[in-house]
Amino acid sequence: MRIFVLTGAGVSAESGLGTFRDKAGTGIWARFDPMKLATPEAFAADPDTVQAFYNARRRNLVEAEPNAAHAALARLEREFAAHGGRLVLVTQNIDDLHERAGSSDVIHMHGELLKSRCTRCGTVAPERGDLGPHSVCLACGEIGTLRPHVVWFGEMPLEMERIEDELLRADLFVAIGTSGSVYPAAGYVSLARDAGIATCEINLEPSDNAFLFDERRYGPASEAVPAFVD
Ligand code: BV8
Repeated sequence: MRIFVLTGAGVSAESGLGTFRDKAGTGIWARFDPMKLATPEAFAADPDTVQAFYNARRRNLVEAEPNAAHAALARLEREFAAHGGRLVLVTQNIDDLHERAGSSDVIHMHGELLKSRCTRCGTVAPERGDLGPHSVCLACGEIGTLRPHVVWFGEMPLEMERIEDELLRADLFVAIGTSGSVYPAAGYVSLARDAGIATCEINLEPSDNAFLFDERRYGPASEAVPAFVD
């Protein structure tokens, strides 16, 4: 049995990380609008504000802990592997909570907050601190060329070929904690349906494309995901 799981910001919401579309969010989400800041144009126009947005999220993340939803998915991966199955975990999230909960081989299609990328030499390196105009690329020595290694709106998501290949080999497609509002991730449920793959949505409330799912389970991820796994 092969299961393909796609997660979004809702799986990390109970770990204290903001989601994209709940304006009722706390802290950074009140001050920064991700839809205006997660773009290459915003970074070119005002790099300090964009860096501050990601620096604040990086500081938030190092203080955050995985929640029961992350732990349940790591457990499911182990149990599947022990019985000859395979769980492929693709996340839209840029946090490392899946990894910290024990998931291995997580595909981050929108990049990773705890990595930087040099705009001069392209080197991707671990980054837990703040990025800014004084940051130095340890590979090429340039100063001020490091950006967050995340995929902004208008930029190509990562590992798309591998993701679509894994999706089409799955027996079950499960979307967890995503509003289904950003493409190409939001289109994966249609790809699955067209390939005759069973689909399930686990979310706090119906997503934008809830009608496309065969099965729907609602509730906070920290309760709904362990219940699904058990
Ligand atoms: C692309 C990383 C081309 C950065 C993100 C005009 C110009 C250019 C492109 C476009 C355009 N118009 C449209 C597009 C395409 C665009 C797009 O889809 N725009 C939308 C707004 C219409 N997409 C892109 O630009 C993508 N690239 O198109 O390249 C291409 C494409 C295909 C093939 C070739 C070329 C790149 C998009 C990636 C942008 N980067 N993140 C960062 O994190 O700062 S997007 C960001 O928002 C997330 O990564 C995620 O992907 C996306 C959606 O967020 P969700 O994860 O779903 O979170 P959200 O808050 O929306 O929902 C949370 C859900 O959880 C809710 O349903 C809520 O009810 C639920 N929830 C809340 N609490 C809980 C819960 N569930 C359970 N338990 C809880 N406790």
